[in-house]
Amino acid sequence: MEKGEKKVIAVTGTPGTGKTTFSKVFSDGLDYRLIDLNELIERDGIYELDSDGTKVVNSQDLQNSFKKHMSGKSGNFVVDGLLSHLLLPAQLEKLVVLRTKPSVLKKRLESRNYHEEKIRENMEAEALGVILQEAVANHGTENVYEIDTTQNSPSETVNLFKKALAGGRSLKPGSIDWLEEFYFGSG
Ligand code: DAT
Repeated sequence: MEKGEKKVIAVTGTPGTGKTTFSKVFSDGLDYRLIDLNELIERDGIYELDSDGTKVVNSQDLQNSFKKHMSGKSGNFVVDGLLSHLLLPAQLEKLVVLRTKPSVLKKRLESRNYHEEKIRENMEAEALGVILQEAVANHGTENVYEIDTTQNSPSETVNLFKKALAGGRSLKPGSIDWLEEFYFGSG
């Protein structure tokens, strides 16, 4: 690898879809270093708090902060972060969007003691595929991988992604749809 050359895989998804778990399992044993995007946002103070205490980050600030952080670095990186799809296409090679059936997401967020309203908000965002849409709008379909963590274990999820990286294109975005189940209670 040339000096300054880097490969960045970003992992995004609604809270509770398994980003941190996936990033750790993926980088474990591989030559990838973990970057916690939330930590970077916190450290650089590039956020404002909205009325319910949620951090709001301007995408340009995020891109600049990431650029500064990566300057002079080389190697392989996994970026764990709910907002990682807001990075510029030139700042990453692959973008993984993790998805989880809203009813299962609910249980995961309940066990984290999320507020009821916050749980509902996240279930709705997941049902509508908000992050996937933003990811594809910003990065196109070619480098975006959509993976369901509802039933697959973390290591199965990571293996699916490794297989997709190794050969042929699978895990194409647009194959997951929770709307039916979420709004009509079936499926
Ligand atoms: P996030 O970082 O997206 O908020 P997390 O990594 O903290 O999510 O994981 C949320 C929970 O989901 C955690 O208890 C592990 C669980 N989980 C179940 N199946 C998973 C899978 N296939 N991949 C990642 N996490 C999974």
